[in-house]
Amino acid sequence: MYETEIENIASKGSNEEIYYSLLEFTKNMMQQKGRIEGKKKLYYISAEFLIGKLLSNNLINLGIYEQVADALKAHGKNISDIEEIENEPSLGNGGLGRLAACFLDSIATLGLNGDGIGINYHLGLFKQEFEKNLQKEVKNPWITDRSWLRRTDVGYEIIFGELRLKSVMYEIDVTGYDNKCNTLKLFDIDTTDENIVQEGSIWFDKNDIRKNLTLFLYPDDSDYQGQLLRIYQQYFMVSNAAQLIIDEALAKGSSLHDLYDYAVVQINDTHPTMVIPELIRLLVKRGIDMNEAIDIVSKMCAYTNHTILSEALEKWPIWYLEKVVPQLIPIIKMLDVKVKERYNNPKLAIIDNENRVHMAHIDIHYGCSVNGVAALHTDILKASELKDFYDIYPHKFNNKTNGITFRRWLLYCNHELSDFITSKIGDGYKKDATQLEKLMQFASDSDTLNALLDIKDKKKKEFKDYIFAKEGITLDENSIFDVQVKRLHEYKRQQMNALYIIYKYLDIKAGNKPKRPITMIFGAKAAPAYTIAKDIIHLILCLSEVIKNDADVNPYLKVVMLENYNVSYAEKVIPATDISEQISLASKEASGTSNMKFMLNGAVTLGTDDGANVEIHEFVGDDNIYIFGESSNQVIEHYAKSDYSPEKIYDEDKDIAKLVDFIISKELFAVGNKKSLIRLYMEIVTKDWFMALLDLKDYIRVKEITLADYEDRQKWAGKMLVNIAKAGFFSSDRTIAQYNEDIWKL
Ligand code: 26Q
Repeated sequence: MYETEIENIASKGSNEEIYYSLLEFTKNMMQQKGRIEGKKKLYYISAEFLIGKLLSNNLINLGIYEQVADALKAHGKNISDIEEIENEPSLGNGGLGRLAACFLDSIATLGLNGDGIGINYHLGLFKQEFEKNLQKEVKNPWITDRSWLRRTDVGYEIIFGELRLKSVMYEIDVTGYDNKCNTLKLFDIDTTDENIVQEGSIWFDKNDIRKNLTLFLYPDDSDYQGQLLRIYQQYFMVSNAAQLIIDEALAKGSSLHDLYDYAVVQINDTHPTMVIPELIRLLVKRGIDMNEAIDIVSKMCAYTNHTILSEALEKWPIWYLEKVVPQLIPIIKMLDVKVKERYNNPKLAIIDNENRVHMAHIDIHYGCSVNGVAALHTDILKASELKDFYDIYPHKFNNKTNGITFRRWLLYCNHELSDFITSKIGDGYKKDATQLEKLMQFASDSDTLNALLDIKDKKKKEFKDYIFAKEGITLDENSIFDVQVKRLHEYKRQQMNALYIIYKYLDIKAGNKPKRPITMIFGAKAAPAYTIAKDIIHLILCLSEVIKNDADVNPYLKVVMLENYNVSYAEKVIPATDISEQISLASKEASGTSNMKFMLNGAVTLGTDDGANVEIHEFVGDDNIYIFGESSNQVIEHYAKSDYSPEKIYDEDKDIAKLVDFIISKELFAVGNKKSLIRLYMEIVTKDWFMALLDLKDYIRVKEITLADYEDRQKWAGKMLVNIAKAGFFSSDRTIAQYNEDIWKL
């Protein structure tokens, strides 16, 4: 029935005209689809929603992607060129934000009544540029006159002490796969002024909240004003959320005494924690007794923890909160007093003896659920990080291993693979991902294995063309694509991968030529104030240049750092990947989700037994994953005993010292910044907080085995097949079904 309309659109002149017509057409279709409804609603509150471009995703979920692509083709147009017109919103830092976006897709797909609530950052996260082998941050506007955003009449008064602001709610429809719609609600203020940000930078005056409140997503909060601004944003988000929740429940007939029958709130990390005292405040204001208000709110809020790095667990000095949200202080103090009356354990306190407010502690005492994001992560929370809480509230703790939406991360980004899977096992797996397991019957079928290799080759060629058009970089599609893409953080150990590259470089220089060229691909943004992370990016870019200019080595080794890695880049590089690098220091990566995307696209993991790698390992078995390094228990013991010394390793192991020394070699100084390279060298030799040197030798050993195994193409294809077949568990549809069954009960 849409044939004529689609045909009309496809016959338009420019790509731009086609894109904007498709945008309007798709928005209308989603409006017509209707809303998912129900008495009780989930509010998934998150400071980040890394949604990526939406056109193709929405067309797929509406079931008309093929039709549109074919109509365009008939007019000599390619849908991927049309997509280029769409700006990618960068409303997230990485894993946590992308997870929230996958969850919205699955919530709608399962027909659950649930909306996302967040902030409409005008400039999102910064855009990354490389200049002189260094990261430079520039502003990244994404909102245009016509976009997926729909302005609504809904808005609230938000009170920051003396300052009162009027919010406005925008909506983006979220269509389920073959299902109706929910919405992502993003709050904003009309006075935000993008022009206060300097061109070509991210600098601006942090004092004027009216103008800067919804400008940026903060990648870090290293200065005092940045921290205050982050609290302004958090309260802005949750005060809007709390008012909306109460309004919507009242409209459906709630007496507010039964608010928990109308609403459940999932708190995505501690960033939205102030929703708890804010809801209590609003209920009391409407005449509900304080104790009852606490009880109501405690029944309806659930908290997800995404990290065990203590520096990332939010603790704000109470006077920050006094300055920004004075109206919450009496409530937070009272919540703290109640805890102290009940438990004589300072580790459980909300306000510690340095007068800092521990946000996670509010969530755990005054919420009904605490979950980690992978089995190992939840076990560590129970056994160590949050042990004192687990002892008093064992019933609140539960695990929800992360997942990814297969619509975006298979059907869209790799339709060659998904079509092939359909040809083998039918398309039941699109709605029930566990059916991928049926592929196991072809585990030793050579036609199937060859087809998988062919698809991988095709995606590598496609990526080669893409990166050439985008960045002018040439790749050899016959080389092994070894990929590490994720935020730059020392615990993720991109520096260890860089030390492997140095090993390989020196080994080739010594005459040991690899059987097949290797392409090492990185993509990562570093927080602007995270100096060592930026030094690591610098090292990788310098290595890339040294190797490129060395005729002895460049036929065999190439290092590429993708500029401004984002969701769109991920969609291109993941299907093209042979080896998926998941090399975090065991115990530190809560879950990881790119590991799942790679696996689903037939890459083989090289990683530590950390986060969800542990579960991937269990599913695929020892033969289909490459695991190295010390276990999480061993690592935790090193921390407990403080017995890890990088100096000792450096002094005693000449092989390792040689690799580390190369960071300050004349070769690298010739292309790099001496100060940065020396700082990184010193950091690794004297601190190495995330123990890169501990696992380096084992990493090199296992990586060499992985590269050698790649040469038995049939055997390697068998590993690819097992990874794809066993990926079903990692569908976010499964994760969301579990959240609903155990926590939300919609
Ligand atoms: C906190 C305070 C002040 C400023 C910034 C922050 C902040 C911002 C972002 C703290 C943490 C984040 C993001 C964390 C994150 O992305 N964690 C990842 O979450 C994924 C989804 O659960 C996991 O798969 C990853 O293992 C985890 O690192």
